[in-house]
Amino acid sequence: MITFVDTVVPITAQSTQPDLALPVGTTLDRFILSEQSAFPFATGELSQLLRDIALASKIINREINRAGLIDVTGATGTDNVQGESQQKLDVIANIRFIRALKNGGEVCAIISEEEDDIILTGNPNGKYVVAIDPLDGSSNIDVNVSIGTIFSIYRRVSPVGSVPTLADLLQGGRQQVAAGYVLYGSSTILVFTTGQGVNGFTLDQSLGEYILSHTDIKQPRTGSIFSCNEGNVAEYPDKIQTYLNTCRQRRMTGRYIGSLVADFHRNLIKGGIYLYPSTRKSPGGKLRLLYECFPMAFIAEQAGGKATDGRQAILDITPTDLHQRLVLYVGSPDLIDELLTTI
Ligand code: FBP
Repeated sequence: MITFVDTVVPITAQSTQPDLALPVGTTLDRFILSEQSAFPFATGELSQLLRDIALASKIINREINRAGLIDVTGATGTDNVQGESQQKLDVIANIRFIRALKNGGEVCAIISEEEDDIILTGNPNGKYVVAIDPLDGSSNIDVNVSIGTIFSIYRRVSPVGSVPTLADLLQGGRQQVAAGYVLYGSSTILVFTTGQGVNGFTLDQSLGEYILSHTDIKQPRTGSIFSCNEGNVAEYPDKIQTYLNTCRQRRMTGRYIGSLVADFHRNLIKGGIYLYPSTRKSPGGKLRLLYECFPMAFIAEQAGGKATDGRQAILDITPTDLHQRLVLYVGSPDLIDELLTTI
């Protein structure tokens, strides 16, 4: 006769040993559902869209974690529309997110860093459009340094059922209905806003669930970290060089990972300022407005931070091109104000 070892602790013992069944916390799904009532146009489509992005990010997370074991490191030998050499993981991430957004049915059009033109998803009744940087920090992929995904979501402006247009993608930053990023770092975290504050969800790899870990994130008003590529300093405008000198004189700490998502996240939590000024190579700035600057600016402002190109708030800019580049200064409000008084 086979006997089963009863590993279940008898009920009476459970009351005396509560940590045997600690609650796992609030899952992303449960959070989205509970917040759905606060969403404008809450018909569940935006909720499903956020779930689709979360699912694709879990698959990318798996590929990244196994990168050294499977053939996903290195370049593909092709360049993207930006003239940058495409890494294999750039292409894989691009395919995975586009597939998830197409299959979800909520999205009618996508603009991706890895694609020249608008991607029509074949969902003419989709109410949303998405701008996405499938894999941010490409230069760090092969060296096991934190990388990310950045996304921005809008309601379309063209009639539902019609063929999406350029106008659907070239909306102002304040038209975003949601924006977020996934940081594939020492842990994987999804941070997003729908205009009701900023929350972060850490991926519990054992459950495959995003669990609420950072509630109502507020960026510290100031901080002691400045983040820029010091290798380019000689090319920065004089006033930016002056500002960076004051940062050094104040013994602020220079921290630069070279992945916008990772540098932004650190400064969001600890306080700090990220700067990508104009350089000889990128006189208009390097970072892309639709799928890097707008989403990070929306999150920053929702967390009490600020984002500017030195002349105006990033979110007040009207885009003119799908892959438009921009100068970006983003971070703690007092540090941005100080920068603006200097430049
Ligand atoms: P992609 O990797 O998606 O092209 O993003 C641009 C980026 O890598 C940012 O993540 C990062 O902050 C910046 O460029 C680094 O640029 P540089 O190597 O010139 O400092």
